[in-house]
Amino acid sequence: MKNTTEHPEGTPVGRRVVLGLLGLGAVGVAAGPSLERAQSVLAATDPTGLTRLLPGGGAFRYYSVVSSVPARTERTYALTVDGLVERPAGYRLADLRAMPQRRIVRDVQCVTGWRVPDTPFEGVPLRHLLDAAGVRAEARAVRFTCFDGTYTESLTLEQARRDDVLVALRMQDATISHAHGGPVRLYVAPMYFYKSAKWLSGITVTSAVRPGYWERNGYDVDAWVGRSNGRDDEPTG
Ligand SMILES: Nc1nc2c(c(=O)[nH]1)N[C@H]1C(S)=C(S)[C@@H](COP(=O)(O)O)O[C@H]1N2
Ligand SMILES: [Mo]
Repeated sequence: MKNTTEHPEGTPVGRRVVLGLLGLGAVGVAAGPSLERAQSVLAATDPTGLTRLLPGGGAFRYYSVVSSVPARTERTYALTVDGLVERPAGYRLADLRAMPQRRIVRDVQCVTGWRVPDTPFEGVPLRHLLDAAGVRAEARAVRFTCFDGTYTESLTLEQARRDDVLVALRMQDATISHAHGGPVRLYVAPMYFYKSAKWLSGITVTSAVRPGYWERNGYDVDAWVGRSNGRDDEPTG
């Protein structure tokens, strides 16, 4: 499949993105300064990060396939690990924070083309949670579910055990905001950002890969940056 200009990811937030850009224009005119200054003003006043969608790139875009996601807190958040494991488990945020952490700094790359350079993520290597649960011999894959109630993702067991795949608790050296999928999101560093499921609430070990939300809509299940989704000819970096 070759790159297309229209992309289903944009559809659910299209109207809000337009409103965000209109809002930006208004601020730019009112304040009169450079675009950069308008951007920093907005970044300071916009808790969702939605209005940071600016021409020129370098900023995150907010994606959700549902219109709103209820927040989960220290008290209400739980992550379950189940499926083909010896010891199913449920973890609170404090449990996850007490586990070994790893920090990775890479470019974030959405399959639609935007990129955010050198973004730190920090969290528990997924492999640690899989080892703690005791993956059974017949297991081949991992399925991820989210407390937005809709989004799903998947990895092969081999991919899930890579050391650059995290159950992330921090992003950009801060706790992960609600808009970015906090308190816990998956982070799959070597793949397009759609693999990094936000609002992560379930990890289920399975006997085969079950394609995730966007993958059922035509995206590659193996989403290696620069080597999938019709990008195989393009230079990476
Ligand atoms: N639960 C959930 N996770 C998700 C998505 C989503 O819509 N819902 N979108 C994916 C896509 S396509 C991208 S590019 C990133 C966007 O992350 P951000 O909103 O923090 O920029 O989240 C990924 N994870
Ligand atoms: Mo994306």
